[in-house]
Amino acid sequence: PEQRVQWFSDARFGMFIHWGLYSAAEGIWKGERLRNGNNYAEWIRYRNRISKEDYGTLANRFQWDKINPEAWVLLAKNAGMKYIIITAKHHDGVAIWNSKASDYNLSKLGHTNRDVIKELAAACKKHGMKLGFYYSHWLDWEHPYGWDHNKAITGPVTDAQYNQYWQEKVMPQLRELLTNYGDIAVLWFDMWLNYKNTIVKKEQLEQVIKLVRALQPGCLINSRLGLPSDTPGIDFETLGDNQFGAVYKEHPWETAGTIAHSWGYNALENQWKSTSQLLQSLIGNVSLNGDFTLNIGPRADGSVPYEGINRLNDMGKWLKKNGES
Ligand code: FUL
Repeated sequence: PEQRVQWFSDARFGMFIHWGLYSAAEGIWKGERLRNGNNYAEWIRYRNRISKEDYGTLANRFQWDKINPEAWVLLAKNAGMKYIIITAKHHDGVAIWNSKASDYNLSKLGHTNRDVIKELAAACKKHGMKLGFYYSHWLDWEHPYGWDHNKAITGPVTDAQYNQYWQEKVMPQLRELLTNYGDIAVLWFDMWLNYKNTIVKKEQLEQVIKLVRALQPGCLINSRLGLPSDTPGIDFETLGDNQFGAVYKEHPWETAGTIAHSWGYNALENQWKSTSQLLQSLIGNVSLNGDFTLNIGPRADGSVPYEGINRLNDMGKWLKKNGES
């Protein structure tokens, strides 16, 4: 395992990309802004209680003639980032690739034969960038037996039903992601509490680890799978959102952080962090043996807000000047 994770410790700096149907909502639904809560634009379906049908219509707003995943890779490279992790499926349950296991995917909903994950994988290969996938395993607001931790939009679900969701959506989709897109560097899971405190079973999580190891032995798994970071099979620790390190840790760890407040694109975003603050976060983590996975939220036409581009370019300049390639 230590060998498997070495590249991640060497990399130190990576790009997170939050991009999905929510990007097209831009943090506004029918003239109403995002309702209060965590104020994350990628949570709009849940916060604003949007029906599944209405939410699906956001797929019509994607501008396929403009979307160019290679531009994301070049932006990351220029910033000095060594890996990219993209939201293959966020909590809304939408697969952004052409998934065979679920029709609830961006290609089908958007009536296009484009597959963004395929294009991004090709671009990453071309430019020597490692690629990983964020996959929301625990929460899924679309599947009838998926989970919504406050049961605000999905009803109550039994253990047997939840297992049905797991076996017919989670496992087949992970298999697709690990089979059809070449080498996958990371599977980034997202459950911010121990499995014991929610519906997920330990066996289900172990099933995931087994699948990953069988299909891609080199692929890393983060601690938000829901198991403690010292569990065999967990390769690195992910701290809480925007939580930075305070002490040196022997084991590999990271902060996943935002460049503003929201992860998904929000047209009303007004909390951009400064470049020097972002650089301090990076340097601080590196000094404590950690990584920084810094997020951008492109729009539904694939474009990245200039505030984000500027900051990433400035970070890249600083890194170049200070001896990093
Ligand atoms: C959180 C999620 O709820 C956010 O939407 C975001 O994806 C962040 C990286 O993880 O737990």
